[in-house]
Amino acid sequence: MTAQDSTASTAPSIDYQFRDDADVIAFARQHVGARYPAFATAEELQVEEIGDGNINYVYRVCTPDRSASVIVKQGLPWVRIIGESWPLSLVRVRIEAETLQFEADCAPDLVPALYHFDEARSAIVMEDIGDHRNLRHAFLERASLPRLGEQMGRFLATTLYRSSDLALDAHDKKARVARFINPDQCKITEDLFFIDPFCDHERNSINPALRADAEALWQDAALKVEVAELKQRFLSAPEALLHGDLHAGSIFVREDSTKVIDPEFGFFGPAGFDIGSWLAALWLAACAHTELEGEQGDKRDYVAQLRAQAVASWESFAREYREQAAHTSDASFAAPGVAERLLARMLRDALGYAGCELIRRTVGLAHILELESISDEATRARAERRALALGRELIMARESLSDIDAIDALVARHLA
Ligand code: SR1
Ligand code: MG
Repeated sequence: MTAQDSTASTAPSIDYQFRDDADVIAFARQHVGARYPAFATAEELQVEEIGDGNINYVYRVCTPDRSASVIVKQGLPWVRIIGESWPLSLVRVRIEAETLQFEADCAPDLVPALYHFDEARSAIVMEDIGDHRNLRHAFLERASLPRLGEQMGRFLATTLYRSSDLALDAHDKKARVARFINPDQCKITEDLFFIDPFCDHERNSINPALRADAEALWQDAALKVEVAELKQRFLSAPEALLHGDLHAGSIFVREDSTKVIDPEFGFFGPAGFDIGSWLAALWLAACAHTELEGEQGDKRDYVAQLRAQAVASWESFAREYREQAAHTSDASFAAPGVAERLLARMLRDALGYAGCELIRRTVGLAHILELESISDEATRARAERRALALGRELIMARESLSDIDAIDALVARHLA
């Protein structure tokens, strides 16, 4: 069973865990009654568990007519889909709340509003963005999302710039790095991104029709050296406060609007990690669409749209980043040419991390709905093979790639 299609665990409750629906409702009523008078006065509120993520429990609490609703998210000290055998520190819930608030300060239109964080119950209450749908489903339906690339570029540019040394006072930056130390979440990424896919690990989930390709990957010594270098930077380059898990499942969309959720993997790391994770989300969906059902012409058009979103994301990111960097008050970073140097570094890193994400979503533990929706194993293997080959080339060639159009041409070659 892959991580994305697992069901809730049967782990026993602990003292602060919500006991039942009434408990969730009372919690929501207590913390947003002032904001939503309907919550304070309505005799009956309704609750439904809506979480389909791997790690936490997520509930929607609403009035019977659904005119007012909020989301309550609770973390327990283990991974939801695995249970107590995979313990997980609760520091992630505070970090999620604080990262969400930071992101809201940077780009309030691109995240749900944080209403309340309760440390004792490891729970967050936030805005319900139920008029948006998960980007994975939008991708599957080949939704046209004309503003997605521009909006994601802006999200990345504002969060990554405003948490960097170009924007923050030296002492403030270091205090923040310390406050966002998130070892258990980082260890998940260190293992699932950089180790498991490159060896015969028991956590891996591999399409039998792709087995030979996975085995070839495990023998690829040159690739492992590059992946180790990317991991080393992930571990030791506190450039900016990352979202840390920027895949399509962490994004909700309407045609005109984008909302990024779930920053529980937040920590200070290399800025290219978030950028690369996002680019890989688009390229993974494109790989899936080469083999998903549909008219050839429609599929080709959608693959081209996804590629164009990646180009638009980078262009939007680079434009916004340059604009902000022009106002840095740090004398070193204000020197002509520095912003361009940093952008080039971020792009190279992004390609490397995108490559790792393409590979780990294909042969690692946590797969993606877009690829898993291809039911025939041999057909799915053709799409997965594209993801592996694209991922490998991005990692191996990243130092020589500096132009987004050349990168797009490389991607197009793998998707042809
Ligand atoms: C056990 S957690 C598996 C994956 O789900 C999260 O969303 C992260 O992407 C993690 O790698
Ligand atoms: Mg998540």
